[in-house]
Amino acid sequence: MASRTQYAFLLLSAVMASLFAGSAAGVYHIIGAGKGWRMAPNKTYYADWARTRNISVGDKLMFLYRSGVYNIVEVPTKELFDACSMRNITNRWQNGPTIIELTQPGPRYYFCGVGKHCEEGEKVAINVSVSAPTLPDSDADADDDDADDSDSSAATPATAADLLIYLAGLAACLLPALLLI
Ligand SMILES: [Cu+2]
Repeated sequence: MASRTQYAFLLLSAVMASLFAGSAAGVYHIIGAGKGWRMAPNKTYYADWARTRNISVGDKLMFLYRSGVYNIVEVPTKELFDACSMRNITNRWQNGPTIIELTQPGPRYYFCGVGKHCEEGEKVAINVSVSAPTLPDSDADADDDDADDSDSSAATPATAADLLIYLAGLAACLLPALLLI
């Protein structure tokens, strides 16, 4: 099926671009890998995915999903996360792709606020570790300190590689047949 091939190509492009972006820009983690962010194939799918990842400060989470069909909410506690409770949402995103830059160590809790998707397993908890010691890397880009703080949790494409990753993610999100089957 050609569209599957295209989707695989787009994901591959994103992965390649993230390699080029290199250590300075942090690692991109595509939530759910090839499945993207959608109704989970089973209730532990995203937990299983998260368990295999080493996520640290400076890395970025990339949620690939169809706008209007899925969204992302963030809650501050495990209790709210476990209960799929939207009583106290600290962030909400609804336009895929969403790239979230992780600026603080500690746990983060995300789930989909649509229907019963969270109860069905569309939820992911991650633990952000303190960033690994960075190699002396001379490219003095002053580490994004100039980033606009008005939307601090959503990373805006800052470099050509970031832009490429974003565009690959956008294309992946716009191919409904691929993310929705
Ligand atoms: Cu959902």
